[in-house]
Amino acid sequence: MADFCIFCEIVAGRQPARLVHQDESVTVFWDIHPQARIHLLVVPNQHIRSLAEAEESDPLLLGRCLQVAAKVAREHGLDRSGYRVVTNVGPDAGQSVFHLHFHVLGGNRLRLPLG
Ligand code: IU
Repeated sequence: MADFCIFCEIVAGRQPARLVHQDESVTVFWDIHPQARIHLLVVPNQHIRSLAEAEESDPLLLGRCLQVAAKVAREHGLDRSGYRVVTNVGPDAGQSVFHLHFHVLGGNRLRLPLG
């Protein structure tokens, strides 16, 4: 049996989440520990551990994730004042859920530097 993945469970509707978008390839929901006034997670429905493992897989899917990130950002009014899209890869970046996701953060002034 495949390892348990919380984001696969959310995509499948077996774990609750505040969904804001779902289509045949991508799901978006609110982060449970928001780091900004608006903090959404854009997740491919297919299980991919991180961006590092996506490079060989489906470039259309990665493009679709970013397209949906821009769409949900716009729908939450973030295109007016700006927002950030981030993906963490591996331990140095603090990746804690090993199912590829893009954080969409905005709604307030975001801090820098990222590193
Ligand atoms: P990271 O880039 O892997 O560190 O981000 C994982 C995010 O997933 C983090 O911001 C968590 O708050 C968020 N999250 C969630 O929204 N729902 C969950 O059930 C779990 C983590 I576990």
